[in-house]
Amino acid sequence: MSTGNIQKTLTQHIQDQQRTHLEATGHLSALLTQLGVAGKLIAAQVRRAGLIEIWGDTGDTNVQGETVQKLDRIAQDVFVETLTASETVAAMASEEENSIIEVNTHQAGDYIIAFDPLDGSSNIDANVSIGTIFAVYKRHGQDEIVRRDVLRPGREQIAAGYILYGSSTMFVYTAGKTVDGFTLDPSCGEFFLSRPNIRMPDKTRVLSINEGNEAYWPGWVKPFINKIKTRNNQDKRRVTSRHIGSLVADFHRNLIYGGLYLYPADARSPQGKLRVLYECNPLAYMAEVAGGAASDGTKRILDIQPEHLHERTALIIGPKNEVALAEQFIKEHS
Ligand code: AHM
Ligand code: MG
Repeated sequence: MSTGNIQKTLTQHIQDQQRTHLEATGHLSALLTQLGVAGKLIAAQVRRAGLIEIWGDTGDTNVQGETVQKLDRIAQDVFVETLTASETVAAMASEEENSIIEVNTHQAGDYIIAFDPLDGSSNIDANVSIGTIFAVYKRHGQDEIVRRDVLRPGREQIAAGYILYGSSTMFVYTAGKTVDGFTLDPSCGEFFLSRPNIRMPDKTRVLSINEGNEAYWPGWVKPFINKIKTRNNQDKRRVTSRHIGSLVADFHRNLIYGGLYLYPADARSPQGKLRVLYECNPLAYMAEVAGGAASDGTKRILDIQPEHLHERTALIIGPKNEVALAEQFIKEHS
């Protein structure tokens, strides 16, 4: 194989950012690098999805003598173990745990991380794209971890990203300057820079919403999506509808092609369905860095002050002008 054309690796990129951004430290670089390692370990397990089950039911021991675990539990354990061993984080909040996971003092580092180990897990059995989402904060001080270290507005994030287990595995992240995407080459186990400086397109080519929820929607949703659909005319289809049901995969596609994702608060989920800390905040931060926007309908997602670890919110995320249009519809219908 020729080696004349090797692209930048994730590790190299993280180190370059550390050199050029004054606020980046070696500790943050170590954390981001370990997130890449955790992503590779989870990707390897995701590629075995389906096989794990035929080797034994969940909770049983498989033919290899290993306890069979659900994939979302495996992802959770990989993240917690990798990050604890990295000695870069002091506490973690996960979709899979009711309370804050504190790292013992001799292994605790400077950061707080919130994550969804396997978003879209209802799609696993059908081999549909899923992903891990994470948000990184700087710890307030060296004192004991308190709830306000974790329950803080998303605008305080210093890095965020996701690992998408799709037709290829991608690590996409921002440390506040650019959003950059890396694709895993499974033959050598390395993430290579494949999408530098991703920008959210201004135009909405894709509309993503679960239309099965129409019966529960508040008044503004139907007229709003109808308005978007009227952009299609006989000459040209400008907007199409795509909804995977894995937020991380829907967001990634919209970030690449240009699209708007909505999960409004509705009669079934009056607070919204998606979680503030580890689903909405990291993606909202990435959307903003990429030139887009994210709102709960009345305010910026990143300005929500969460009161609970698993707090939910409505989410409208995509091109700036489109998010503003949705907010206008909400105002007109309230
Ligand atoms: P999960 O974290 O348990 O997978 O739930 C969150 C998921 C999102 O990924 C997705 O966009 C949404 O729930 C889909 O919900 P619905 O099936 O109600 O459309
Ligand atoms: Mg999720």
